[in-house]
Amino acid sequence: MKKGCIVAGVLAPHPPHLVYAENPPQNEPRAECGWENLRWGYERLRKNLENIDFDTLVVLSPHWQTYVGTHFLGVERFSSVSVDPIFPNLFRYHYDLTVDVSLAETMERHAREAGLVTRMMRNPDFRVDYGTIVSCHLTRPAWDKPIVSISSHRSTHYFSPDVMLASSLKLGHATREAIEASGKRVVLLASNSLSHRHFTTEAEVPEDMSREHIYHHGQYLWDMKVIELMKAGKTRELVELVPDFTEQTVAETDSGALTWMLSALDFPSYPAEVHAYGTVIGTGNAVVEWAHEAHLVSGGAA
Ligand code: 2X7
Ligand code: FE2
Repeated sequence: MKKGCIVAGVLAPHPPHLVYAENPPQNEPRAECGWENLRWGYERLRKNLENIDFDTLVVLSPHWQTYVGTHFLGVERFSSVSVDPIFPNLFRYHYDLTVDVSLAETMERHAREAGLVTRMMRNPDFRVDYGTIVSCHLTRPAWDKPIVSISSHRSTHYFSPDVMLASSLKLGHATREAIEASGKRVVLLASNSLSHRHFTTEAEVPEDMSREHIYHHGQYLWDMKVIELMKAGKTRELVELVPDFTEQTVAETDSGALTWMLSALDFPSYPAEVHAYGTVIGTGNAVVEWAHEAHLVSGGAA
């Protein structure tokens, strides 16, 4: 069998507001517009992915939170309605998705053999979390590829950001080995926002962009530092900063998603393509692509 590969990695944040603003048929609420900067960034990402042949989207989501180990979706099809618990006014999304169960099982086995506590999620009535759904929808609205969804083992909160760092690095390495063994061509999605200070009073109309900005300059400076490291290909330095970044900005990197992906990509030293940066309810969000296979083929270092 041909060796599998990670064709691209994406920082693919999941504010449901971005789906709401696009008015897809799956989502019940209707919007006038909103968050164009981030949505147009996702459009550019989608255009790039159109030129890449791949089999499966693999996503690690901060909103599938597990306290005993890392879990993997392990049922072929999930269909239900996903309602955002904080924003039911703008996200009531009817999903019907398929899972690449054999790849999920290979990943689970590799992670377990690397010493991580793991579990396959076999409950057909399980409600898939909105982080998984939003990141996958914005990356591939046609839903024509199966997915693998990986839970966020809450080590940051149960233990510490440093424990999360160590286990995410291990999970990333196991993910890469599993993909290579599977023979599949895979796009990885780290489904997390950056700085995470929310606004405290809500506009009457969610898409009122006059309210949409960062609410603390220090949080903005941290986001820019992190993005500069991505652009400069300094991903090992970035990963070392993640525990501090997480503590200082309550960033969604607490989920381990970004660290997992950079470890799976073997710490790219080529520049990432930043498609967009913008805020949603005051949180920092960036859409960033590592065109991994293209850089490996052109002879660049990983
Ligand atoms: O889950 C989220 C998020 N991460 C950022 C912004 C808005 C809503 O939901
Ligand atoms: Fe979130």
